[in-house]
Amino acid sequence: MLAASALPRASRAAPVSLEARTARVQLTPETYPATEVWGYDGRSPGPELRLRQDERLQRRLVNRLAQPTTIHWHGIRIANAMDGVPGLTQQAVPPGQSFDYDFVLPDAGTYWYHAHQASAEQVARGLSGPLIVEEAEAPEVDHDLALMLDDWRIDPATGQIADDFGNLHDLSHAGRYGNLVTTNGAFDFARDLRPNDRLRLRLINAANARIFELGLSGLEGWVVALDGMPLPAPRPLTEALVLAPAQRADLIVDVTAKAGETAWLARAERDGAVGQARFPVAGTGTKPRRDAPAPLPPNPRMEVTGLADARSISFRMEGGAMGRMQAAVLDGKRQSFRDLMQAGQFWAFNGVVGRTETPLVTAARGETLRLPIVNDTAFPHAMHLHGHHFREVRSDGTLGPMRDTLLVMSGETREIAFVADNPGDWLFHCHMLSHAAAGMTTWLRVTA
Ligand SMILES: [Cu+2]
Repeated sequence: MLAASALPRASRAAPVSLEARTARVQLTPETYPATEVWGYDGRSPGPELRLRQDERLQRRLVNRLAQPTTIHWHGIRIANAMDGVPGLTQQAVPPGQSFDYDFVLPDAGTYWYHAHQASAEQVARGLSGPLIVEEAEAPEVDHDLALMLDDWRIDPATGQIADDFGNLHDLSHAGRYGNLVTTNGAFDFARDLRPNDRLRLRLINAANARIFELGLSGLEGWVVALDGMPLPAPRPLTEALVLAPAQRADLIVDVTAKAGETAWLARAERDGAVGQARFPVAGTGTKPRRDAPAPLPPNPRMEVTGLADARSISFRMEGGAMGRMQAAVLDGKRQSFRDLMQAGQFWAFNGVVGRTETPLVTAARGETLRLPIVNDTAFPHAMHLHGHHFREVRSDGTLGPMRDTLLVMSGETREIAFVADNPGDWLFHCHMLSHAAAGMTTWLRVTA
């Protein structure tokens, strides 16, 4: 018998690669030609990466694109060097070269990965995929489905992705909205179900700017996790579920439609609800209706402690079309809004445009920070913090669910708090990617 020690160690083998490259996919109805996208392993969404909690993810990003790229592992409380932010945690990977991502997954839940170099273009072209981290003891369901919702801007004349990534209207208004909404890359996503089936739907908003308002028909559901993190109790889904760019929601859903009927995940549009995912119901249910689901097992480090004497960092979002910003600092120099517009920059945090040499704040490891976020703009913004999850401190003092991305509507002030327990340099930015490119990006440092 061969001794185990004679075998090559698994960790020495070359990691499995994840290739960023162009591919042609049929996003649109077949009356249009296939669309060239930028995908992982020739697909968009990229392959579903599914691992267990506390496992190690190892992937070699191989860049077969014509421009540099990186991968950000959205929502993972990751080691800083693996966070995939060019110029902050690594150098962008040039065409033809590779980078080995290797990190532990501390939290179960629904996450995603996407390009973080020129992301307003690279994500819009398709560079994203689902990252699922399974609990040691997962709830019993008949189907566990990750559904990536995306929004593409297709030129109807060619069926190809519109390449107006520097569109000034997108940069200064609500961001890049598309004209083709997909689920897992299909405009007509469908999955056959049986009566009484129980599903776990892992919804991921991969769009550049679109805010989804989702509802169920022929299905009864509960929200059990947001941005990967379990809720203390499942929340019945009785009103629209709002999913901002980069946000995720895990639902447990039971089929209530009868055989021969169609159940739907639907989204609200201006002129009514439209189908987002279709579930034809057929056959005989093998099971009776189940009881309401139990909560998911909690992840570690979900408490935000030390609020009473936490440092509070003022945080004001300004700028954009129809805003009040007169001037802001760009490249160390105070500039008029008109000059900022000339530079394609429209937004500021605390009067400063874009990422600078100095962080917004330097926190001591383990320090609790509070950030009251003031949205003094005419648009909603989905603020994403890297490397940490936070909780909202509501006006009545109670704490909201643990999230990594918070939607802040125009005119709102929403306070978040978190324990800065992950050392490194972490981006804090709007996930409307045109906004991030046009000024809404800053960062903070957590000392070792
Ligand atoms: Cu924004």
